[in-house]
Amino acid sequence: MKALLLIDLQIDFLPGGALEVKEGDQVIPIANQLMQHFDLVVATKDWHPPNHGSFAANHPWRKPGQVIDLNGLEQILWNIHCVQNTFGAEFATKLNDSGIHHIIYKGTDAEIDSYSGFHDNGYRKSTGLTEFLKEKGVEEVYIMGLATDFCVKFSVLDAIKEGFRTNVVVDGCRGVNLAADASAKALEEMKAKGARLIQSAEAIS
Ligand code: VGL
Ligand code: ZN
Repeated sequence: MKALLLIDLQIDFLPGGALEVKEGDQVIPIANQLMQHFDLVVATKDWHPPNHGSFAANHPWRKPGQVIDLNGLEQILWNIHCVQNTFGAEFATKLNDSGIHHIIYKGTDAEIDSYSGFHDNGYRKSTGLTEFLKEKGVEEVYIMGLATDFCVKFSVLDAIKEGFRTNVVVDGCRGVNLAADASAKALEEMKAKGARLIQSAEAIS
């Protein structure tokens, strides 16, 4: 059994959003197309409470891009984004969300961030994604979404650790690129750790 994992295809990560990813909107048609070829489609949502510790605005004198210690873990500070039940946390308007079978909410604990769809950044809690996929008999996952260098990367590395055959749909991903080559490096790392890098056309052939 194969599953398609759509990472954080939310309004705040699209151009014009609170934490915009350049060309992030260009992956939505690819998600819509791929969905039609999978029996199981799972989407993650970054889903933060307003007091989330990853928001620079919740730390006096701190600015987005700075790194702090958040309860023992290094944390990059971000603009306020994907606040639970707000417009920016909704799926991209053009995403065919009727094709999504299950949604995983992550980053819900104010004390710790969760880039991966599987675990928080400190491996303190599971989101339930591994258990859900294993229960459905999934052995292979195809992962795409936003952003290549954060939530896609950590989801891919966790999928490998959890024992899934893991494919990254490269044309279905875009990165934040705090450094210009961050996405390229992230893809290299995913490949080195065992992910197969493919194009969407290969995922449906
Ligand atoms: C993400 C930064 C903060 C992502 C989420 O979806 O890649 N990046 N929260
Ligand atoms: Zn976030």
